[in-house]
Amino acid sequence: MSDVLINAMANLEEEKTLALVRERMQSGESALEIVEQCRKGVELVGKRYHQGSYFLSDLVMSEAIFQEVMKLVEPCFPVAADSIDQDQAPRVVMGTIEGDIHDLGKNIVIYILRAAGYQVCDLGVDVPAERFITALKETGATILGVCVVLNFCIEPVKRLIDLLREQGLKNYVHVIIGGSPVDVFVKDYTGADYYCNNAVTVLEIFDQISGVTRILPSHQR
Ligand code: B12
Repeated sequence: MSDVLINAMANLEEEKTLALVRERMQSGESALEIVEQCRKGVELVGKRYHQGSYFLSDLVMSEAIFQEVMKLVEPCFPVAADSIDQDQAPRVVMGTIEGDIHDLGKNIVIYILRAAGYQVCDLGVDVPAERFITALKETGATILGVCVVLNFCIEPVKRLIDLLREQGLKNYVHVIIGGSPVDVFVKDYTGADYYCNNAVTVLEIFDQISGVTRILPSHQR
């Protein structure tokens, strides 16, 4: 059944995708699970682009449809845990690494985190290592989220983490990397502490890092 939504997204069928999302939400499916189905759909868009059957304009179209999906699902993201006091909210610095302008995934993660009570400093896209480091010092954040989508930008992520180590920041900053090419090998290669390449486990990982216990309503589990 989930494949219907994945395929509608992959085929860039905007009306059908949005109708299916509304249907799923009405039937109580988790917002994060719906985002994950749509992410799998645009993964297929990427494959078709790579194979030559889709063009750059189709990548742009997939982003536009995803943005419309987000407008529908955002209000249903998991909300702040009672245990999070806003003054004590975990602080996160987040950005897309230098050379890479993909930010849809990063922005989704930021929506999820903010809805869940995190304070997130968003540095945007194409962010040089030095900018990440300045922001960590300025905000006192102990979690650094780095988005990397292009394979050739994995190297700059490694350089960023090497720089954090050289400057003695790595001991108290947890680094989590995310994006479609990220897996355990990329995590180990770059020296990151955690990785995440889907919508469903993002909050779980951040809560684990920051020691937040969250009891979600059953439809959000
Ligand atoms: C939409 C899209 C675009 C849009 C981006 C719009 C935007 N504002 O982001 C546009 C059209 C601008 C674009 C441009 C390009 N793109 Co593009 N794009 C895509 C596409 C189809 C979808 C990406 C996406 O948004 N996915 C949906 C989100 C929700 O998924 P996600 O990014 O994986 O994020 C999730 C998780 O990974 C995780 N996550 C993401 N970030 C983070 C960060 C943290 C900290 C954490 C914890 C988790 C996390 O949570 C998210 C939610 O689930 C992908 C295909 C793919 N396989 O990803 C190609 C793809 C990434 N693009 C590709 C390419 C080649 C390009 C271009 C170079 C094309 C060109 N010739 O110009 C340019 C890049 C320019 C640049 N310098 O960056 C290739 C990259 C190949 C590679 N791996 O190196 C891909 C894989 C397509 C392909 N198969 O060839 N692209």
